[in-house]
Amino acid sequence: MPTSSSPRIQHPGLAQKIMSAAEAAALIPAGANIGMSGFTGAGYPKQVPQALAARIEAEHAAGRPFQVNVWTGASTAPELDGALAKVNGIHQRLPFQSDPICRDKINAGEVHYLDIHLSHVAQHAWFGFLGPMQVAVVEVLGILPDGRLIPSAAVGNNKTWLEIADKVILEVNSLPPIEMEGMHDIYYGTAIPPRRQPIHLTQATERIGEPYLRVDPSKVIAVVQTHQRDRDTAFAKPDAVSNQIAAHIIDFLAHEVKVGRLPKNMLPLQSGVGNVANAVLTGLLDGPFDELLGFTEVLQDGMLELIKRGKMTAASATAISLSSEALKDFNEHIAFYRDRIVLRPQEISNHPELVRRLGVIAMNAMIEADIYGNINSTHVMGSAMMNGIGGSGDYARNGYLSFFVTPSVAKGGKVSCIVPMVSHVDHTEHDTQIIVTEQGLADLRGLSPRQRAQVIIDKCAHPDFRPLLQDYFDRARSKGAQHTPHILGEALSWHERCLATGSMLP
Ligand code: 0RQ
Repeated sequence: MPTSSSPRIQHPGLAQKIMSAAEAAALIPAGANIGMSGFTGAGYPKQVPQALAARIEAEHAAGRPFQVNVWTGASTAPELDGALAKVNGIHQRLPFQSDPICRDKINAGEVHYLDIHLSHVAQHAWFGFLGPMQVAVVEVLGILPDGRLIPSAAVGNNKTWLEIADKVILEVNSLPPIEMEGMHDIYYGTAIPPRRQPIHLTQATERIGEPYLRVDPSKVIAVVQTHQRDRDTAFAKPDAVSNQIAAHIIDFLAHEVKVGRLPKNMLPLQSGVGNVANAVLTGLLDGPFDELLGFTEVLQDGMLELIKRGKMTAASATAISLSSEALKDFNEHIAFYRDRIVLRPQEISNHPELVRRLGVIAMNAMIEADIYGNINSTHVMGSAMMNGIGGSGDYARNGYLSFFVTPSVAKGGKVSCIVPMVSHVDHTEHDTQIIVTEQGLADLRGLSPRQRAQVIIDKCAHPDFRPLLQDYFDRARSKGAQHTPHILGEALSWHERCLATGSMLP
């Protein structure tokens, strides 16, 4: 029976499908592939996943197996990944997640995790590579009289999930301001090969689609009303290390402008997640650049501040993920931001064709780099998953400039983030151009592997580890093939030592 309707649900047929989260969760079959909304803690369904977790817990208590496969845009929040992982409800998870409980289950071998480039997910689903999708659970901000949907703070893969799912459950969240209507740009021109056509976007914040998501109302089996804010994505204040990294990048960009390799307002900026990425954007507030543009996946506090202060003209993203403080400002000045922010499906925000065409400047954090410039963004000591590759590969390989940043050491100085050989490769030496730590910036453009190694050791390594890296490199150069000199039996010995003693130091 429908419970009371709200002004946000204007389609009479869909208003008839209003029910509780528990009733909606009861419609999800065991073993289902579920496409959930959500991207870096924004726009995820808040009630149905928790109700599903409660149901799974009850089924397990009764001795009945019950798990589902969870596909999203990117990371969500404790109400989704945390709740489902806690009750052992997730069999397979894709494509990016950062929940600590889910991470533990992945690393215990209890969840099958598919770490896919974020731009690839929608097309892999369309190609049929991932199998059929039984249910989509998508948060929206409202339903129009004709059934079109006002997207929420994250578009992610919602367009695709709504298209390919057999059944759809909508969560209509009445908390975010309805004035976000009009901010989104949903492109319906994608097709699969050989019918694929060029995407006609030639400026970062150009609109090429429509403001609403489409859904076939006959597929909608439930509408659940919620009134809850997204996760608080709080940031630590930039510390000395992240400020130094930011300063190196800003100096470098200013130099590139000076020598004419970048226009004065640069090229559209992509910024990864985390405190360092946020510090770089904060550093740009005082940098010598104006009329910046953003072409990124997640719009965080740092970019919002650039827009607010008029340093950035406008930005394109797939999600807005803010701290409480920034969210308050966003909500209070929604009309201002609506004119300056475009939210798109992630297959467009991260599309290699567009990243290459626009000449995006990519800045992403990493776990470790090796002396030749291979990057590990995802694995601790070769085997333990941290979060996932996310969109870093979409931008790194195709950007005009690609930065990878990290403090030079982790774990209180016991772990060097510059190592002889990375313990897992996400971005190869062919994809990386500039590596930055608080120690300095290594510009690898136009350098051979041996030249790269010397620059990375000199500029990026921490002084505690620099002589050890130099010694490794010198000995590797004394015999064997000399294109990418290595001592294979020793290349991963730093990681082995760390696993055995907790430190990479001898
Ligand atoms: O662990 O919290 O347990 O101490 O890794 O490290 O320095 O706080 O850095 O929050 O910026 O995250 C790469 C994980 C960096 C992130 C990564 C440990 C360190 C700490 C976090 P503790 P920091 P950040 C756009 C682009 C991949 C996806 C991506 C990430 C924890 O940026 O997930 O780029 N990137 N997406 O102690 C062992 C090392 C370590 C290490 C750090 N060398 N060895 N542990 N840590 N270096 C967004 C999306 O795609 C959605």
